[in-house]
Amino acid sequence: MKNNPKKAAVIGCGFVGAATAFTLMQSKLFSELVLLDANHDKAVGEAEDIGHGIPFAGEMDIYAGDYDDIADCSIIIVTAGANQKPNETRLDLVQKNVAIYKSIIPEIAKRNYEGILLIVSNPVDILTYVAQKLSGLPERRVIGSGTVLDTARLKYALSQHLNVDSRNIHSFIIGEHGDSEIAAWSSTNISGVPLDDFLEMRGHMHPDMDKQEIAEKVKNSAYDIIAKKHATYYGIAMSVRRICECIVRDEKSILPISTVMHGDFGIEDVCLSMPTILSAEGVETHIPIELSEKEHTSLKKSADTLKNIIAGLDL
Ligand code: 6V0
Repeated sequence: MKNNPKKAAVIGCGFVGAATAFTLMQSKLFSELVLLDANHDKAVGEAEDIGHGIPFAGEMDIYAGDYDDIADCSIIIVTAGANQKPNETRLDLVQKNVAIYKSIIPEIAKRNYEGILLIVSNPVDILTYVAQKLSGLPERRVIGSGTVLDTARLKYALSQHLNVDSRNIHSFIIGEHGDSEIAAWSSTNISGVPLDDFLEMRGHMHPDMDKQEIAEKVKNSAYDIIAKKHATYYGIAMSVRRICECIVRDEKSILPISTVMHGDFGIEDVCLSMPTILSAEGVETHIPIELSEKEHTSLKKSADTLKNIIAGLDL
């Protein structure tokens, strides 16, 4: 079905879906936003509540709908599924959420969907792979939010440590959105100045220790927040907004989204995050950023972790 470039949908209206819808309402990227949830009342309630903000943000239509209502969207965002409980890893969610995806993705595919499928539920890399297989959509049109959020967390932590605007920091978390993620330090720079030089300039004389502490803090962010407030949603909502912005405006920005890999960095047939050019058509190409040998080895290990889980799935 021909898609409407100003229409999007959010499937799953829990913490993440509702925060995403609220953020998208304020973004003015879409003129129509459809909310879906297995608990229809929840979708109706969120649409009404968020709709009451429209007079302050600008006109759009936001309503709770069904699968027939979303077949002509340009982006469908899937946040449905169980979230992590304290001490659970993202990978612990796999069986529950693959089962949920088996009830959602075929409903989209059978309506000849022509837009982009943006996967957010965890484990996001596994579910992006599963969504591509279950939908049969072209790989370039099935993407996961991947490490866009982790990269934002990294930039935020670095900006605080260096006392510099996070928008001037060029750095990526790559690999799994999860415990095996990697901070790509060797390509990190602040407006062209290598990170180690900038650290020294700001009076930090132990770069390796700083980097290790910051990478650990970023990796453990979700665990820390979940221990305190049982879910994370604002950061991911802004990450989804940024991804949508890039697609709607055909920006061709470079974002660390999760996509199917085909040989780049020696990684095959698994979804994980690498810096990728994203356009209105979806994935354009991966960017071959420079990695140290250690980073490359960690990336391959991250891919192996994900591949082992995929191998155990019944798809
Ligand atoms: P939540 O608040 O429990 O919401 C989940 C929602 O999904 C509920 O409203 C359910 O009713 C709904 N749902 C369940 N099954 C279906 C179905 N078959 N069809 C439609 N709706 C359904 O969870 P929360 O919103 O906190 O998290 C949602 C997912 O996002 C989890 O898997 C999280 O782990 C994941 N996150 C992903 C992040 C990322 O960076 N990719 C970040 C944060 C959370």
